Amino acid sequence: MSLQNKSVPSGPNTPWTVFCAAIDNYGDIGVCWRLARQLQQEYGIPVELWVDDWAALARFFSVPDLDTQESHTVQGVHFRNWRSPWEVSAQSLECIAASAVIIEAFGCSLPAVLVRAMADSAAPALWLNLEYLSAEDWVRDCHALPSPQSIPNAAGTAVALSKYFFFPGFVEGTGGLLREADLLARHTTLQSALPLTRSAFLAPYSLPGELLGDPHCLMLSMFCYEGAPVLGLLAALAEASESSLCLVPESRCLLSVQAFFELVEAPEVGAILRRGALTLVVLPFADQDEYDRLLSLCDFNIVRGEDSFVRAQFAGRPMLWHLYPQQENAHLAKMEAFFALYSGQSEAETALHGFWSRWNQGEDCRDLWHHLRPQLPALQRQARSWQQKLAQRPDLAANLVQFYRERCEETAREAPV
Ligand code: TRH
Repeated sequence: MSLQNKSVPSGPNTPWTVFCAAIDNYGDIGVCWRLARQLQQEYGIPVELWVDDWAALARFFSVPDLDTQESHTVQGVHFRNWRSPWEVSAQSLECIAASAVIIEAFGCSLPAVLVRAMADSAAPALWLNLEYLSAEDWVRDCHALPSPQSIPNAAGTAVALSKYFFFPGFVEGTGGLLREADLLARHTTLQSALPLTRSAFLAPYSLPGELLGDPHCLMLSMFCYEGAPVLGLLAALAEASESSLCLVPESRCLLSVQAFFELVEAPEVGAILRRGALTLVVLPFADQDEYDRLLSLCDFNIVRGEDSFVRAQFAGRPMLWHLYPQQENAHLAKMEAFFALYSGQSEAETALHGFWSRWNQGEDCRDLWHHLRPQLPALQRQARSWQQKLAQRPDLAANLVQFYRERCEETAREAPV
């Protein structure tokens, strides 16, 4: 499918620069990479993406010794190794400072030398802090607000620069969600050709024929944090009357899988484990498009953090969101805020809410699964309607480009004639 090229005002050659520090896990890099790729492919914007953790980056690309390299270009996105201390030539520094936009992802703090160079630049970049995703009400109030900064330039004079807070979100008045132009069409293509697409996906694994041919077999994906009550869920799946196939991408929750199947070591990629009605397969950590395919083909997805959570919503399948645990259970308030938007109060939705609450408090969900399982057809309809609702809104990349355009127009209006 060809993607539309929607050029931006200052010309497609003005690069955007993104800085990303990987705090933990893969979400920070995953979001920045997805955004950079979309800006490049759909808007023709050259993007340079500085990432500080190339071992984590290597998870996304199968390139030998990636973590020893200084730069790497994938699908037009130019990755740069953000080492500490950050050393770039004076000329590069000047160019970066004059990017069209500089995105400081998730409050990662730009290198001080770059901020000073922005203060020195005749045409400094638009400075954005791309924030974490939350459905809480305050997000709408804070989205797009400027934070005035006073930065000393090389001559020691304080220069006023604004840093804008850009909040992704689910509702109008927020920055929206990452959604490539062809994403929903990709899901429709995969889902309308079921069960063939599912068989093709599973073909590399030598699964028992009776399972593949079983129309009642429930297919789930599970990508969650350690500490999740995985044992109870697996027990429920094993003792159920209908079969299930649980696909688990390589991640730390394999330790729970190891415990459930009483293995000496965590199972390796490709392992097929069976107990009762449950078959579990360990998948490799796939590239992002392949992971979307998995989400599209499953009847129920367990996702986590931020990016896989958003992808599961666009896949239009019922899901369980495992939130990144925060101090004083702040993540539970986030969960409630999202659930209030996502769902109503039907019997099925109430069952789902109970399941999410218990799971996110690390409590056993064995019985709740048996209650939830018959509700999946209703939850499938609800997930589809949420997907369609989200699809009506402008996506995050479109909102960023629009925000940039508006700031350009504002600057042009304010410039002396
Ligand atoms: O890895 P995460 O737990 O990241 C989290 C969140 O971003 C959270 O907001 C942040 O505070 C915390 O890290 C520090 O979960 P997330 O966000 O789903 O990111 C996983 C990425 O990995 C996402 O881009 C999808 C991608 N992925 C693949 O590309 N292939 C795979 O096989 C799997 C399982 C995931």
